[in-house]
Amino acid sequence: MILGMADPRTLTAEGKLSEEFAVPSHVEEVKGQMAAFAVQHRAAGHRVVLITSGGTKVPLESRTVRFLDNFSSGRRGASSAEYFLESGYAVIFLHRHRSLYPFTRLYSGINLLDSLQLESGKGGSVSDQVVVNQQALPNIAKILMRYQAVKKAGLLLPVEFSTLSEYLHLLKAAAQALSPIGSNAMFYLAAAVSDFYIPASDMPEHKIQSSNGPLQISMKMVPKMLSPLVKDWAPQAFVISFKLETDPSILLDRARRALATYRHQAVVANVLDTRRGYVVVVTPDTQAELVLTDEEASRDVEIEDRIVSNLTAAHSQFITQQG
Ligand code: 9Z3
Repeated sequence: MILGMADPRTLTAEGKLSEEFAVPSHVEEVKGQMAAFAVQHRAAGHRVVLITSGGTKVPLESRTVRFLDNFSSGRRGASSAEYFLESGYAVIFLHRHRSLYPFTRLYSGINLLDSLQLESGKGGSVSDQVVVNQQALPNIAKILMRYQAVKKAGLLLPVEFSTLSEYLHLLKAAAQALSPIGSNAMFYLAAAVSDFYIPASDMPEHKIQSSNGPLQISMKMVPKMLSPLVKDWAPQAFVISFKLETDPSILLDRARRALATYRHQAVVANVLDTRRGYVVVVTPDTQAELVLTDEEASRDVEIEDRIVSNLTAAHSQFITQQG
């Protein structure tokens, strides 16, 4: 061990974060914005939810050509943000750059240029005035009204991440920024976060060469941030993590194990293939299955509506119990 450097085997999760993950240059500035947002909205009587959304990116080279990505479209986080806003929460939306975004997600499959038309000018000539083809953008007036009301009231604070390092440092900053509002803060950790990474010291600088033959990589375990978040950074907050599995037979056991390890308030457990229609909200003493019927799914009812109703009610109860 080099003198002055901590032994990575004995470091806490927080110690590993500061030793092994580069701090993004804008973290303090963003932390200040999040703290001001929390205090201002709490003073106005709102609760504040920090939603994480999208997958993290783990570089394999310092000058990154290749990276390991976690699957997540960001739909769960983006649609949940809309339901939290509807329930009167102010929302900090910590999301992966270019993943789905509240309100605009509803038009993500649409080619913008196909939804616009040039207006006819005098005598049938084409003018440079552009009009919207509302049929190409379902419910656009209603959605635009909701989006503009949220924007005007300043109820949505977007913060972006791409890499795992950015995500981890911004999550810590968010937790510390929300700590002053105590139990009025909720953490809704829907982002798909890598369990593995390559420390900067083990990473090749340049693009890995295929001429060197098949690639073998060894990755380290990412420190679990839920532990310091619950214990140290925001100890009074209402904290929800998500558990994603592909094997349904281990899902509930893993969710309960996470609750027992981190001692937070709830785990939303889901299986990749069925996540749009079935989740289980697991707490230390309850287990609620939330299910969409085929008929509900055909009417575009979203399971996030149910998840958010369940959790906002549990949050109210939590605040009352905290006194
Ligand atoms: C989830 O389980 C989310 O529900 C999904 C949402 C990522 C499946 P989409 O963004 O999908 O709507 O496409 N997120 C948590 C995933 C995760 O990485 N959890 C960790 C784990 O399972 C614990 S925090 O070990």
